[in-house]
Amino acid sequence: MKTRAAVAWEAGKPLTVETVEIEGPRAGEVLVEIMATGVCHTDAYTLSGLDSEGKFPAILGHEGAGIVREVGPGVATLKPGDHVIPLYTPECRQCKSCLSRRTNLCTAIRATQGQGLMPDGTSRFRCDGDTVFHYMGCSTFANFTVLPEIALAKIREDAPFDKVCYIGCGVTTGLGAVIYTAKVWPGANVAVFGLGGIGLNVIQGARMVGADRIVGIDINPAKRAMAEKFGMTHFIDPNEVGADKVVQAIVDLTDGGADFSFDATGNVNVMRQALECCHRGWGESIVIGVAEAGREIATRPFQLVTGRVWRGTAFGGARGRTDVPRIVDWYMEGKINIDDLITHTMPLEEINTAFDLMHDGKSIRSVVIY
Ligand code: NAD
Ligand code: AHE
Ligand code: ZN
Repeated sequence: MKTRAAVAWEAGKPLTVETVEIEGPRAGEVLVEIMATGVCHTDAYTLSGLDSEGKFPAILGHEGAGIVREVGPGVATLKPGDHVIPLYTPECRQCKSCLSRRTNLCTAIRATQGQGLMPDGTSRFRCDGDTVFHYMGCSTFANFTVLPEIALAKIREDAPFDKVCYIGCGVTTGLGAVIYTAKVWPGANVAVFGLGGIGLNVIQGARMVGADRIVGIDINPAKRAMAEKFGMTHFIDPNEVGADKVVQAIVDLTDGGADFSFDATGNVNVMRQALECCHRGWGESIVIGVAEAGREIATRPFQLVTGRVWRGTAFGGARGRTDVPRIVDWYMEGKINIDDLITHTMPLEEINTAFDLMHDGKSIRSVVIY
């Protein structure tokens, strides 16, 4: 069959909307009609050409929601009509990682996913005779896409696609970093670097678990008002206080250092500040941001010798098929706010505007509605 899709033909160029051929689902696979998709900074990162796994041409997008239209042989847990959220971190419940209960990083299909291919090593997309690669196993910038059964979370049918698509990455990553990865405790002091689509969900999570001080740091002061609405208690603009004074400013605000800090910028210099603003003896810094190929993080080992902990998180540590339906419930029960973070919506034909708004610091999340 054919589908409309925004194709990234090469790094650094705008996407173009094309009619793409899509092959039906093979064994263990599912055809999904994507109803809405968010645009995450990671899509922009890969489009920039700085992702070491970036492949072109590709159909980007990994923050979607949609409806199952067809299932391939052997698919047992999904049927046509089911509402689903694609998972770039699948949950097979059988691999060493899933069975360990120590990580959400299922390894069942990671190798082919990183090559832009389905688990059998082939692509389901073609355009003008060329193979078009999948992206993060999701390719939600296509109206129809194919995913493995283990990479789909079944969700309730009354949840609005144009809101819960954001749970496919940003909401779960931010909330999960607080709840599943850091396990922030009530009364903790928290510092959040980068008040974008991820960082604001870290703030929302910190408020949910009863954090005391929630310090937000961003070079764009326009992000301040939204962050305060979501629970930020103090704001630091590095351009105002001086980048070299940010760590001390946080230490002063948090009685000796943050119990937990989060990088949601992807900037390795900021990651260092995030570690070094943590409390001596126990403060934990969680790296969420994705840094460009070749970048490295650095600090004095003394920072770790004296008890600070450096950790990272992917998809907020969430086990997709188990945790995503619960987060959808939180939204439907009014426990989390997604609506205010979706600042812009547009049709697929205007998807490049979503990238412009992000780069100009004018949006929190843009959602494409098919
Ligand atoms: P975004 O563009 O919406 O937000 C980034 C924010 O960081 C912006 O508000 C920007 O002003 C701010 N910022 C940039 N440089 C800064 C600096 N030097 N100091 C302070 N603030 C700074 O992006 P997003 O969608 O929120 O994504 C944030 C990061 O998280 C990206 O690197 C993205 O790739 C990554 N990410 C990781 C995961 C994961 O699973 N680990 C999931 C989603 C996104
Ligand atoms: N291909 C990238 C990896 C980027 C990365 O770390 N991705 C996160 C999700 S970002 C979502 O917006 C992730 O899940 N990482 C774990 C994994 O297995 O990829 C690179 O830099 O090479
Ligand atoms: Zn993302």
